[in-house]
Amino acid sequence: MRLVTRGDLDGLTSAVLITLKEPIDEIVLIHPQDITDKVFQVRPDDILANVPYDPRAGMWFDHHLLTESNQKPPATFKGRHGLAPSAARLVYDYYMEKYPNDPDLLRFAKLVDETDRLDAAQLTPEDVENPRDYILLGYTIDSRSGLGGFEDYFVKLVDWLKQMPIEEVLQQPIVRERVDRLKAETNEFTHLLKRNSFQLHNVVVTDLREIERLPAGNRFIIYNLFPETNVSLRVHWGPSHNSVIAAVGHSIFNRTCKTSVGDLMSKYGGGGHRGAGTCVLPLDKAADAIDEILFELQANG
Ligand SMILES: [Mn+2]
Repeated sequence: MRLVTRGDLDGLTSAVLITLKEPIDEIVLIHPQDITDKVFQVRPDDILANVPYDPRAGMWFDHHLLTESNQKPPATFKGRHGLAPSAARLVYDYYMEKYPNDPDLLRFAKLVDETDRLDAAQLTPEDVENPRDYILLGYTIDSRSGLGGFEDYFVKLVDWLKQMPIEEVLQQPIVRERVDRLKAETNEFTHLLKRNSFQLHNVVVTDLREIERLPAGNRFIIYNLFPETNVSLRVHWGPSHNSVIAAVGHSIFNRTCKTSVGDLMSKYGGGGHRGAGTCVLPLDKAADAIDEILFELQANG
C-alpha cells in the first residue's frame, strides 16, 4: 500500500500517523498539481493525504478547499475531508475515533498541534525570526524554504519522529545541516526579498524570476518586511522555465485580506485554502493572469 502526500510538515505528520495504523510500504511525495492535472497514476490501494481528491484512490484525507479544478468526492468515501488547520488533524481525529485513547496516537498530540499552527500559519513573530522544535523542523522540509529535494530526508524523518523526541531529531546530522543552512542564508534571502519586492496598495509583490538561485529562508519573512500589506503575491519560474508559478498568501500578521485565495487560484487551474494557494501558469498566459490576480487582490482589499 502506498501513501501519497506532499513534502511538508503536514504531509510528514500525516505520514507518521498513517504508517502507524496502515500497512504502508512506500511513501510517494508529489505536487498537488500532479493530481489536478492527472499526471500521477493513482492506484486503488493508495492513501492520499494533504493532496486533492482522486476517485481511483482507496482512501483520502484533505483539508484544502474543493474547487473547480478538481474532481468532487462522493458523499461516502473512505477517509476524511473538512475544514481543519491541517490534514494531519483530520488523520489524527479519524484514527482517534477508530482507536479511542490509543497511546500510540496520543503521544503525537503535540506534533499535530504544532502542525496545525504551521499549516494554518498561526505563528508568532518569534516563530518566524527564531523558530524552534517542530516549527523549525517544518521549515527544513518546506520546498518554499529553498532547501531542495528531499524524498529520502522525508522518509527518515517519519522514522525518527516515531523513535525519538524532537530535540534528538534536530540533532541528527542531516537535519542540523539543513537548519544551519537556513540560519546561514536567511540574511541574504531577506536582502534579495527586499530588493525584488514592491508594494501595490494592500499587496506585496515579489518577482523572483531574475534570481538564479534563491538562498534558503522561510516564506513568512515577507510579512515582517511589509507590515502594511495584507497579502503577498510571489512569482517564480516553474521547472526548466517552462511555466510561471504564482503563489499568493494572506499576511499572517495583518489578517484583513478579503480574497479567498484558493478560489482565485482555481480560476487559473490551481488551488489552495482561503488564506493561501498557488497556480502554475503557461508562459503565454502568465503576464495577463498575473495582472488579473493583482487587480483582484487590490479590488477586494
Ligand atoms: Mn496541509
